Amino acid sequence: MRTQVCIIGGGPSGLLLSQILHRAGIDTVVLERKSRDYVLGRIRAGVLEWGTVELLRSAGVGARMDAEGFAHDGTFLALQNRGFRIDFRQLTGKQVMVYGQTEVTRDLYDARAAAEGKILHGVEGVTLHDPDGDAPFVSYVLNGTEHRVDCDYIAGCDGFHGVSRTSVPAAVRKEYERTYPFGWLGILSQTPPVSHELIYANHARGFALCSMRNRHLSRYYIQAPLDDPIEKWTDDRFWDELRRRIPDDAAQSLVTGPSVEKSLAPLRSFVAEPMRWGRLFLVGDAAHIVPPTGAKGLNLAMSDVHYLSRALIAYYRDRDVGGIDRYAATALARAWKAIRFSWWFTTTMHRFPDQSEFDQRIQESELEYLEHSAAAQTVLAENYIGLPY
Ligand code: FAS
Ligand code: PHB
Repeated sequence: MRTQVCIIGGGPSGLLLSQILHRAGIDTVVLERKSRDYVLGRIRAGVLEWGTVELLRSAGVGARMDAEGFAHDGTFLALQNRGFRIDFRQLTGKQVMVYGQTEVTRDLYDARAAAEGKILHGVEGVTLHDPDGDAPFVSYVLNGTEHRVDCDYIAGCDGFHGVSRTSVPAAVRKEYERTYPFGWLGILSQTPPVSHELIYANHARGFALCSMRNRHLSRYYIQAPLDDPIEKWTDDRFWDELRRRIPDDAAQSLVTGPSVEKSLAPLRSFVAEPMRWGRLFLVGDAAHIVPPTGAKGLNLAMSDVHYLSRALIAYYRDRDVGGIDRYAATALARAWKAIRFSWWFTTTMHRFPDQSEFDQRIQESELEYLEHSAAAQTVLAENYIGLPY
């Protein structure tokens, strides 16, 4: 088989890249190791930056998001059960959209199917060949038969555990990492959200987040030890711990119910440079990971797709290689600013096991400064709604 761009990974970044290139008349093949249902069964991000909203609309996949998503003007932060609000719209003129990654991915799958896009599921043994040469190709096994895709370019959209990043030689690749000594225990419950906007809570017992998917589906997280078996977290224990950490008024009005999904996710900050090696481009989680505190993971994947799709379209239309040559530096510049914000927000909102009383007072003064300073709130707001592309 031959294509112009071979895309490894059928998550949000691979699907959006395929959709945008298709609309520009560029041929792609998407190789995904899991089934469509498996990909859609993963519960992940919930907040879209406005740049992501506009990108999805321009790619022709924004209709259901506009109909079912919730545009939020602000968010609540809380310190020791007392909350205050940050008004993004008043401070930056922008909003965020609450619309789950699962729905974004579903909309993308539906759009690719409507256009008869080539998405192969259940592929195994994906291997990149000569990504830094002039004639790269990708081999894979499907239903026991080996196949080969010859292509002009390879987009590594295969996430943190994919094969693309490690196809960049170790001697060339530089990795930066910070791991956090706790995880996020998240549940999905068919209950009305406790608040019309999100609540990020700093508490002596640990961090908590109140989010949502729609008026009848809520998403909650609490900071939890990574070595705590998830089986020990009954629904009742989760709800009790959440109540202790969120603002008092929210704790009193919280509607609880059985969890329909429960997962414990580790937190890390990670970047691999370069994001380009010859004719291979790394995109999204294949190149960088952020703790979900700042709601940046999915949104960074989307801005990478924006930069790479624009570069490839310029190449195929005008043989202009400027965007391709600038891709890695441009994507990394935006990624590092989001990684900084996500690290800052994580260190400000979570309780660290080795935290001293001095650290505790610094966190409290940071949040008190945020509560009373428009300048501090503007810095948080412009990073949260998403820095410009
Ligand atoms: P993805 O990991 O989504 O997709 C990669 C795809 O490649 C997958 O479908 C995988 O099956 C496939 N693949 C992997 N290896 C392959 C191979 N060898 N061959 C073929 N296919 C292969 N972000 C937020 O903003 N907010 C959150 O709350 C949030 N919560 C998260 C919770 C968890 C548990 C995780 C893991 C991530 C979370 N994220 C969150 C980040 C997440 O949303 C990612 O940023 C987003 O999925 C990135 O999209 P992709 O880059 O497409 O990678
Ligand atoms: C979510 O709704 O899953 C969510 C929202 C905001 C975050 C992280 C996760 O910062």
